[in-house]
Formats: sequence, structure tokens, C-alpha cells
Amino acid sequence: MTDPWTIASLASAAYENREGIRKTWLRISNLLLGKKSVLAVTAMPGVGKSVLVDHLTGVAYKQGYSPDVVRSFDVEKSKLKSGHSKRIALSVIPGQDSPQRTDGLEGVLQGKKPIDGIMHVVCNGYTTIRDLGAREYLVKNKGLDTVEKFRKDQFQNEIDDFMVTAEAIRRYFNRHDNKPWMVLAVDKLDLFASDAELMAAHLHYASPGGEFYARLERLRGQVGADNLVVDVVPVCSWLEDFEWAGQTVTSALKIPHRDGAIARFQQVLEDRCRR
Ligand SMILES: Nc1nc2c(ncn2[C@@H]2O[C@H](COP(=O)(O)OP(=O)(O)OP(=O)(O)O)[C@@H](O)[C@H]2O)c(=O)[nH]1
Ligand SMILES: [Mg+2]
Repeated sequence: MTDPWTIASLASAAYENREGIRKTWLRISNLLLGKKSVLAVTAMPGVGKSVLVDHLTGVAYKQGYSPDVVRSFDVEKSKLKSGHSKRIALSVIPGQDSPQRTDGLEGVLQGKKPIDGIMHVVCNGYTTIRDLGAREYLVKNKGLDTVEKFRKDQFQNEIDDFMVTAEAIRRYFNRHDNKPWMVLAVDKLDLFASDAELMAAHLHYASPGGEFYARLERLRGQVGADNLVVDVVPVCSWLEDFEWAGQTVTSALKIPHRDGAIARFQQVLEDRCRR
């Protein structure tokens, strides 16, 4: 596979068409169903989980699709018909600070059904805060009145949220024999597509010395580094400018890049599911 931390590679990956995306997802879900296991999707709210999953599964490519404007509260399950039975291939666990989140993490990660893989989603600090009151509070009371300050705060939230998930994963490894793989999706790539920003994101999430990377390494150390492979892959799904406190970060990628990024991400998932 080409290095996922380059935009140039997306241009070639973009030749993968939409039909290809649908077919790849069918192969991935058949692999998951064959193993009778699930893919768990975790993350804090507003990082783009639901929209990303809709693109990976092809749902978003149907005409008239628009991303849910509401927060997801319950565990979203992607079911698939396989032969005569309907089984669940994918469970999206809602974001933090909802009881459903804790139940979801416990239910999926501590349930009887083995987990084949965990997809944890982060978004390089570009979290969508939907609630107007919460936005106002963050700007006025917390003083997060620039995109830079806001993202710094969100980086910490991403880490705090990951620690909760990491603890659940650690317990999973204690209780189960199988060893799930992990993919860290660094979402909203269209908002940090320049070379310099991409490099900064790579440093943070995927390089020794990176703050988030240190948390990944800590988890790997706890469960045994050989037992947990982690791929860190940038991706995007919904191309939209990011607005915060009167500042705008422009979405800098086009649809073919997005489709290329989705196809490339699916390739990582498929490779992992085959092992
Ligand atoms: N620029 C950009 N914006 C995105 C992208 N993906 C999602 N968004 C924005 O982020 C918002 C939130 O996405 P969701 O998929 O609903 O987020 P979620 O993680 O499911 O949130 P909860 O359901 O609250 O946990 C979307 O409505 C879009 O406005 C992306 O790839 N790029
Ligand atoms: Mg959601």
C-alpha cells in the first residue's frame, strides 16, 4: 500500500470508483460475518463516526444522503444479510458523557461476541460541537475564542476519551483469547491536507514523541505489543468548511480525493479482516 500520510497517493487511489467501495464493503462484511465477530467503532461525539461509517458501508453514496444533524445516542448497528440469517457486522458506540456510551462500551467490548477489530476515530481537533449553548460556553467561559485554542482543548478531550476506551480494550484482552486489531482513523483530513498540517498530524498520532501516539503505545505495552497491531490512517468523508468563533478552516479536498481516501481506508480494514 502507498503511504497513507500523503495526499498525492489519493489522486491515484481515487480511480477506485464508487461501485468499488460498495463491493469492498461487501467483502469486508462477509469476512466479519464468517468469523462471527464484530467491528467496534469508538470515539467521542462529533468526530465524524456516523458519516464515516456511512461512507465505508456505501450508505452515503445513495442519492439524497445527508449526514445526521443529530448526535447519535444509541449503539448504531450495521446489519447484513448473509444467507438466511441477519447478523451484525459493525457496532458504532456513541460518544462520551452519555450513559449509552458506557453501556455501549461495556456491552460491545465486554459482551460474549468476540471483537475482530476496533476502529477508533479522532479528528485532529476539528470536533463538531452542535449545541449552540455549548459553543457559546466554550468561547465565552472557557476562552476558546480561536480555532487554535479550540483545537488544543479538543486534543486533550480526544486523549481523555481514548483513555476510557483503552481501559475497556485492556479489560477485553484480559477476558478473551482472540486478539483484535485496531485502526485509528484520523478523520476530517480535508481540513488538514497541506503538507505542513499533515506532518503535524502524523507527528501527533503516528510518531514516537507524539502525544496521542504515546497513549497508543501505552495501551500496546499493557496488552503486549505483539498482541495489538495499530494502523493509523488519515481519512475524510464529509467535505465541509469548519467554523469556529468567526474563523473558517477551508475544506481543501475534492470528492475524488475523498473517495480515494475511503477506498484506501477500506483496503486497510479488508487487509486486517483477512488475517
Ligand atoms: N470537514 C469535514 N467535516 C466532517 C467530516 N466528517 C464529518 N464532518 C462533520 O462532522 C459532523 C459530525 O459528524 P458525525 O458523523 O455525526 O459525528 P459522530 O462522531 O457520529 O457524532 P456523535 O453521533 O455525536 O457521536 C458532520 O455533521 C459534519 O458536519 C469530514 O471528513 N470532514
Ligand atoms: Mg453519530
